[in-house]
Amino acid sequence: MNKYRFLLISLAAILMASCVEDNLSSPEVNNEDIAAAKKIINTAANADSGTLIFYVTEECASRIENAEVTRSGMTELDLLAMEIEASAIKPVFNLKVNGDEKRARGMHRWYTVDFPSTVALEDAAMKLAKIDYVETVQYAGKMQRPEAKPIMVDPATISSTRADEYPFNDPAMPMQWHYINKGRQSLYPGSIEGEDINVEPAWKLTTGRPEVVVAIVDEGVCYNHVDLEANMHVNEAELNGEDNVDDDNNGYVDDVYGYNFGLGGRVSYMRDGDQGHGTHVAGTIAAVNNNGVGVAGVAGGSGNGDGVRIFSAQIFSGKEDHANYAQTAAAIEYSADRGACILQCSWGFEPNAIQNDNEFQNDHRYSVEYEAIEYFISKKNCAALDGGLVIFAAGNEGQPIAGYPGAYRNYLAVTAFAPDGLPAYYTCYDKGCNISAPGGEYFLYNNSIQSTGCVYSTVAGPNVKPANEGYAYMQGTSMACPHVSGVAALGLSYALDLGKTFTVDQFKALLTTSVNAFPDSAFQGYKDHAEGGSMNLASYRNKMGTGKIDAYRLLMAIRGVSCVPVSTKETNYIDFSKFVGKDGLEMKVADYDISEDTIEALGIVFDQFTSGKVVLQCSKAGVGTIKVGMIAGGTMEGSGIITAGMRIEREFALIARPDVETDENGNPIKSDGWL
Ligand SMILES: [Ca+2]
Ligand SMILES: [Ca+2]
Ligand SMILES: [Ca+2]
Repeated sequence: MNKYRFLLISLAAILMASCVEDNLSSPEVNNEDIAAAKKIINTAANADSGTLIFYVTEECASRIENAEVTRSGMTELDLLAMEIEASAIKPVFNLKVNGDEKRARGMHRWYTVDFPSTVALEDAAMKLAKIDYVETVQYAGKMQRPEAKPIMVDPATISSTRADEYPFNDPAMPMQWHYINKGRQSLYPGSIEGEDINVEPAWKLTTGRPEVVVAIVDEGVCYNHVDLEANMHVNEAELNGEDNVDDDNNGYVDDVYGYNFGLGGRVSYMRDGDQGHGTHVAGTIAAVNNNGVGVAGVAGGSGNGDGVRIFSAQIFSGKEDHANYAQTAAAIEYSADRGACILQCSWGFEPNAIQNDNEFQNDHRYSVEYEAIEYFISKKNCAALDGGLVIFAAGNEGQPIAGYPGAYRNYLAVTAFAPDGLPAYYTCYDKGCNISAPGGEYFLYNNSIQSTGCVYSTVAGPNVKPANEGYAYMQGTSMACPHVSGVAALGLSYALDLGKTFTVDQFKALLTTSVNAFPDSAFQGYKDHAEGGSMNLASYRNKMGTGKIDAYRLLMAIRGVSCVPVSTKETNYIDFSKFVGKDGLEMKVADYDISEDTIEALGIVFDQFTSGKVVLQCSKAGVGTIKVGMIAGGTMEGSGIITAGMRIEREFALIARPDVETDENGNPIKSDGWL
């Protein structure tokens, strides 16, 4: 289970400062200290000692940019540097790459100062904050890695007798219920067919494209994993260059498959304490499909070198050599500069720390990591999208708010559901949560904890032998998040196929509306879980985001085809005119045509046209298409040049599922007919 960093609010620092000052006699000193304390945007809890992050005025930045390492040329800053024996004052961001663009955004105003760890940190922060041209001071809090607890399972031991029912030849696909859930009770007792990301029909349209690059901001990705290597994004200049030399002169030495921002240097995954978390996340997005080995990835290609590409922006390393805020910001900046269009972030800090504190949220906006994320969003690295997509895990504390920074309005935060289609017991929900995906969960069976309800993917690390061939189950919103990143990557691949382009806001709207609803029945009663507790499902009603991500729906939305959900349990009476316009539009359905493939895919046992409605009985979950003839304007079709309605034809996608809700007339309630 993942644990998120606990971040105390800056208000506490301000209040503490105020309390201390109350004991002093001089009101001038009091005000000066309070003003300085307000510039400090977080507390020293969990922060790196011996370093501080700060943001200076434009004028100061332009003067110190070319100054020497330990001398800024600014008097007050240099006096402080001498006092704390500073060893370096350096910019956070890499102005060697896209420098003009970064200067225009003010990114050159972020600096770090390094000094001996014996110097009192909070004292140094206050002194720094008292300098006029220092506008913001941020403690270099360390990112805390989500706890992964992998449960290793060798795919060779798995019965793959059913593997021939799957679209690719990867033998472990039957364990990946999160892609194709066949409702097998042996994997998870409450497993329900179709409670997955509906990627199987999507794979008939696209399996990914190498032009779509995803940055894995996480533990180091095992770049030579047998099931990942072919989809790694490779820096050829470094691959073919010299060791310890920055061959492509991008400011990072030996960044072949990414970079380790906590320790500096090559990506690593074999340190004591590495859990395989980053490799697991990477596998969900881009494990190589159809290579006869291990697992499949959501956008891992078809086995012909055509998957999306990933690289490692490593912020977690070993037991505790994790990146701090400044280093994490650099990792995000690097992701943008290296060409990623999706930022995959299965981490964050604990939500309750800053809940309901608007003043703090506004202050925190100016943090160094926020600056980096906004830069990522501004970079156009995919021809189908005018910027970058940022996707965070919602968090695993079971709190009614997403973790930060994912909870910010502009970033997607992903909640987790289990193979039964119900909220996973650990998932955060409600405020700041945008969409849901499979995160899986452990469950109790005969009093022992079972892992087969979790997400199955690649792992690597010191506990895996051989280190680059591992597979494991993990649970968490950390595992849900890459499902959304993978589906988004598939969507962008398909948009490239079709030559379509979207703004970031349009694409986020398509993602968050390409979902299946949690039916109302999901929010009734209680559910027992592996940690011995019981969830009151009513607490989650309408709070899991817009719904469960559906890859096929996203592709249809990108194509511009409306999806019509139909039930496999009840007879459907569908008025297609409802899906082509708003109330008052004069549109009459005249006839329809369903292909043999669709009849087979949905197990259609009965279909008929009655009173303007198509009556359908489906016997299995699946997708297909239907062509509907309509009279636009008027109630009857004209002929020749006679004034009457115009006959039009439109294609709709039918999505058959067991849990579609219908109104009293059998019409599907939820639709994306607005498209
Ligand atoms: Ca380099
Ligand atoms: Ca090199
Ligand atoms: Ca594979």
